Amino acid sequence: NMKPFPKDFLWGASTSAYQVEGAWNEDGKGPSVIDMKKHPEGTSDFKVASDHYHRYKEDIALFAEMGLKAYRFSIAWTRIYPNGTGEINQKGIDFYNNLINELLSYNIEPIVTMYHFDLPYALQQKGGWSNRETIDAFENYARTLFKYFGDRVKYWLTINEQNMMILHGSAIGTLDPNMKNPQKELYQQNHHMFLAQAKAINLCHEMCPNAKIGPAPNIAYVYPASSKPEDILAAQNFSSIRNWLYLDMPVFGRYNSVAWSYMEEKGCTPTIQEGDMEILESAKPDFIAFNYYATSTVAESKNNTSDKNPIGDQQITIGEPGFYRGVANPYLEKTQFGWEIDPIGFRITLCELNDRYNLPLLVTENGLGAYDKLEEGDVVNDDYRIEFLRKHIEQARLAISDGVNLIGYCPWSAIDLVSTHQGFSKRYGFIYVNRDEFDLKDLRRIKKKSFYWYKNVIATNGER
Ligand code: BGP
Repeated sequence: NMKPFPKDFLWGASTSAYQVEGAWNEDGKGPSVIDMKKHPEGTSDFKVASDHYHRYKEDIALFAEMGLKAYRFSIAWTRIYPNGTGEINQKGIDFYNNLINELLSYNIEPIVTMYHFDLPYALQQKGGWSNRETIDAFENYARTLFKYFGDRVKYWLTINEQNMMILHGSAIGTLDPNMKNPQKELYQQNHHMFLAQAKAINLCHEMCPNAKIGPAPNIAYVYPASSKPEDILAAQNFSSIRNWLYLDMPVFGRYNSVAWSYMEEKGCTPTIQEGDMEILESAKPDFIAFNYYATSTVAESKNNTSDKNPIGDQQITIGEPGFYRGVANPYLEKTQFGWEIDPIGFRITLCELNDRYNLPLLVTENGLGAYDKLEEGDVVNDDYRIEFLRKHIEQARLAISDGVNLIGYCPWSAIDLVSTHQGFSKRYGFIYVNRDEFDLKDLRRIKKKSFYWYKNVIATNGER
């Protein structure tokens, strides 16, 4: 009973501004928290990245050659407002105008993330998301985006992976490590981001009635390590604070009870001002975008502090003593970087999201980070990436056959870029960028084997 992919399915690919653009301080761009962050030793910074800022025409021509129907990218807040708020930087507006027009000239649908980790540093210095003024700054930024680009952009994403910013706050640079009670601070920031998101959703509906807008968390179905009730309870707990918290709020306008009681237990419930809940309840997203890399597996935790340790470098599962602890899933293979690979988990996640929220779903990230090798004759044989994506697309199709309303699939990443945590050697792209971690070489673009493969997938609407 296999159904085909819908006729107007958005076959796409993704990037984010700070990971691909470079030109970190050009044409009036202000610094973001990412620009000011200390980089792990041995990994590249984000100053030049893939130099997409200067080469976007060439890159978009390649995306068009691949047949992309959609391209998901983010706007750097600091190109539009170098200080987060105040004067608009016209050159930033120009850049994204040109980018959007270039995409549209090839009939590629722009899918725009408003904020992908790169908070303006000027706002961070005033307390970042702990300060309610950042909500106003975001609303003002959103108004500017809708005003300048809302006539052409139909798909907007509010905040990329808000849940990862909360669960891994210090890693992403939004959290000041000197805070007195970081956990409490994080959940206060979380509340403020929810408000900022709600305001952006309402503003979008007001200013661009033909556009659609949704959140973009990282969602991973959580498996219990066994059928032991304590493990199942742990999985339910973790899923409530890792996944559902970030969708129950935009969709239903409420904190789910498990997440709230978790925050109570940890002494980190946010302060809610009068009127906040009304704003949160008033904003309804049009679709749910989400990033999927792999599922998580957890077991019960008996207040053992070592339960905090993440498993391997599967960045996702940091345990909470007394609540849950991450474990490796013995049934899953891993990538070269230790991330579990779970295509069936993708189908499970899609079905769960569809039935919980009953909204169209858009996959905004999914992909394989690997050490690619440029071989003689400018060839990159990334069969492992093809294999990974093929299996996930197959499961997406099964989910559609199950009745899931999936409107698009944008793998990470359209082109090689700097990984958030692991530099340039961890590549995800369909297009190889000729540079090393520190040696920028000529930055030339080379189509990988997966480029030709994905082109064929799109041309046959997922039949091949
Ligand atoms: C997501 C982010 C992306 C991207 C991706 C891969 O969390 O939204 O920005 O970086 O993960 O992660 P990494 O680069 O750490 O391999």
